[in-house]
Amino acid sequence: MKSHRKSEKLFKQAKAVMPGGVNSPVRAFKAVGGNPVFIAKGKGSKLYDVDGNSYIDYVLSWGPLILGHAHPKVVKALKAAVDKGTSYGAPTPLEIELANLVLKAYPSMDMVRMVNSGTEATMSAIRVARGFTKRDKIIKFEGCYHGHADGLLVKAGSGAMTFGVPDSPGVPESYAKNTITLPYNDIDALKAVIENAWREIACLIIEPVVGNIGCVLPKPGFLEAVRALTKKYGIVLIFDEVMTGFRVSYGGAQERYKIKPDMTCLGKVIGGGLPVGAYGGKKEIMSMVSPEGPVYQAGTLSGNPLAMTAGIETLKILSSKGTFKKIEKLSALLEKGLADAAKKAGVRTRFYRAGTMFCTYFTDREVYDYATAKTADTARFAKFFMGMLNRGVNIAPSQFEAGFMSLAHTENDIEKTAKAAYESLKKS
Ligand code: KE4
Repeated sequence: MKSHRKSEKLFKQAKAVMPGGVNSPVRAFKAVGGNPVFIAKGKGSKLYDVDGNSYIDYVLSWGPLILGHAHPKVVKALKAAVDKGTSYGAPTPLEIELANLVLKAYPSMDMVRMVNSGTEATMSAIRVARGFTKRDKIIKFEGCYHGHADGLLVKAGSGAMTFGVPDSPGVPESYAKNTITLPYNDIDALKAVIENAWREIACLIIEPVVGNIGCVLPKPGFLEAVRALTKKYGIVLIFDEVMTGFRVSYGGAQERYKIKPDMTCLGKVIGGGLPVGAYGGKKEIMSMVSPEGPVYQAGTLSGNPLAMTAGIETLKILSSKGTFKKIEKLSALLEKGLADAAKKAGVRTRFYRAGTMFCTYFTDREVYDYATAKTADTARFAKFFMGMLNRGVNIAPSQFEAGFMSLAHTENDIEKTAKAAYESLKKS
């Protein structure tokens, strides 16, 4: 049994000075119980906590570290960059370099703006879409998370056609009423709302693969219908690829499902572990953005040289021949290992994967939206989570989060993970 004595002591100190002892809620282990482990360092596929325990890591900072922790080339480039200073508040060639790497991978975008988080990316993209269409309402889908901007912390009202209601205290009704929330994968509900209210709808924002209720795939034809309906009624289609970008495939879900959105939001991988978000789209839309256009958006540290450096190095390595394929192969190996472990332990689970992101649900029902994801047995998941953590495997501390693979993981890591899964499942 691993000792977590130092982590427990640190958690007490953390809770005295930071709400919940963390800087992002999911890290506090509320969904699985127990106390979070405090990390001392990461290297390759591993995390090392302050008590000297090591973990094969499938959280990877919630997606960004697709090359693994502290990739030598990324570290080397950052060390050289930091000697030149950390931020200038003025343009640099690095921003052009990362922009070009992103636009090459996402041909649906003519232009891109760098920001500091996925939240900033989606919040800004929606403002631009509203400025471009001069319409106020937005459509999102139940279970999709697009960051914590007020208008996005909204759940469905009593009926799909009625106004959204706040999904958090502090979100004014007046913000929520402009957000329509629909069930994911439900084309009929979407059609009815758009045909009825299209004149007021500025944009539809969607996670093309939903990584925030685990890993939920679009049903065949769903994304095509979303694209056709939004095009027909002049509604800006925003693909929130903050998580799926460079994860579902190098070109994101839009490459895998061959859909051309009007705007795309990115984050996570493009910062290589440093704070970067981005939003972009067709030139006619992006020319609305200040200072070229009237829609205001700004950021002190947007495009800063360190984050750009980490992103450039990450994408250069990730785009090299065969690299993405290798990570995808490791993901498929893990899928097989976990499915075999569940079968051998006699536990009914459902495993979903899109490229290098995935999720094991503790349910025997098909999962295709928020409601079906919620049929999962969260108590069983919590036991499984603890069993894996105690056997040196770090998975997301919530049934409703995705897992991620990296280039640094080995077949030996995956064998150990499958063994730990079998033992944890047998005991859960
Ligand atoms: P950030 O503001 O956390 O950089 O990005 C928000 C965001 C936007 N869009 C999608 C599809 C996202 O998945 C996210 C953030 N993802 C969560 C994981 N569920 C980040 C982890 C956390 O909140 O601590």
